[in-house]
Amino acid sequence: EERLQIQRLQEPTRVVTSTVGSDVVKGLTQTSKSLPPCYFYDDRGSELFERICELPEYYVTRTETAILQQYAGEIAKITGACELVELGSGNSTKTRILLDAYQQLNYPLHYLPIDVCAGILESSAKQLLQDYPSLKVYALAGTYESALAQLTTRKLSSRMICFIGSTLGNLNLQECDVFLSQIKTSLQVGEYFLLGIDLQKPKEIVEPAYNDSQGVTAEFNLNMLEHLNRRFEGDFDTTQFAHWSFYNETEKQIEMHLKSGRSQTVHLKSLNLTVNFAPGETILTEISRKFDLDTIKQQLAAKGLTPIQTWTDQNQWFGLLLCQL
Ligand code: AVJ
Repeated sequence: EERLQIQRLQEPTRVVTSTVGSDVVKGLTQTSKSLPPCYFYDDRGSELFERICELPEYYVTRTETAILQQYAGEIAKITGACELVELGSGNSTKTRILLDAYQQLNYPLHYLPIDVCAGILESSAKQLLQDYPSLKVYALAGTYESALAQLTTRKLSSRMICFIGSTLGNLNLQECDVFLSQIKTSLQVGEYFLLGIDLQKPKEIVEPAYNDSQGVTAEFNLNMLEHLNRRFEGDFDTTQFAHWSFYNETEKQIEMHLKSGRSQTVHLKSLNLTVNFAPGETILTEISRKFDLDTIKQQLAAKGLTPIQTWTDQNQWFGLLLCQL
């Protein structure tokens, strides 16, 4: 299919040894154990995340979708024709709202989805090609860092990088700073960055979104261990770990952990790694920061990514920011 290209990016490799999985080794050998959230998203994890997006407690996707539906036309008018680069595209459901808006203005549709999960990239790209007869898709399977480094020549004269869904919340302050610098280097002057962020709100609303009554979030969290088992020949016993997440009101972030039910030893054979767990010891699998609009706008502006328009919902639960370099 000529309208579809999928490229799988390799993790950077050193001369002698591969660094694949070095982030896992690093996280599991620290005093406070952690794992990078990108390991949530194998095929099963991407599917579970889609189910999370439909949960009654998970207000995030629903709220952002409503904002996009209301303002996508305005966004397209401001940016004019441009390539849509999307970080963490998943099933691209929300992106369709943007594609519809550009299509309505008769702009050529060029879409560059980037996701760590090659499976979901492929299935959603094929679906998109069927639904948008003039669309061209250049998909990149890899981490944001490797993919952003890969984005060079433009097929259209202008580009917009979309980072919606509040995935920015997975990055701590320092990682966020590095990430925004990478965004800046991937854009030319005048180009756009569309950012969706979950805003600060009472604990009573945030916490249930990450502790749903059907246990889908728990399954999503535990699937990370299954993923590591498959990928690195591991022997995590998922019945011996429990989902644990809470809203840290001081840090304004959800912290999601996997808690060891007993003293146990886990091996990841292909990483040549043995890990001991004490009873009750946890692995931090994700932070999900909740943002203050003025603070993030200042951070963006300080990076040269000038916020030119902000949209929110009636409750001010979610923010969509259009920035320009
Ligand atoms: C995709 C990172 C935005 O933090 O809300 C959902 C992931 N984790 N439920 C989020 C997630 C648990 C989600 N992001």
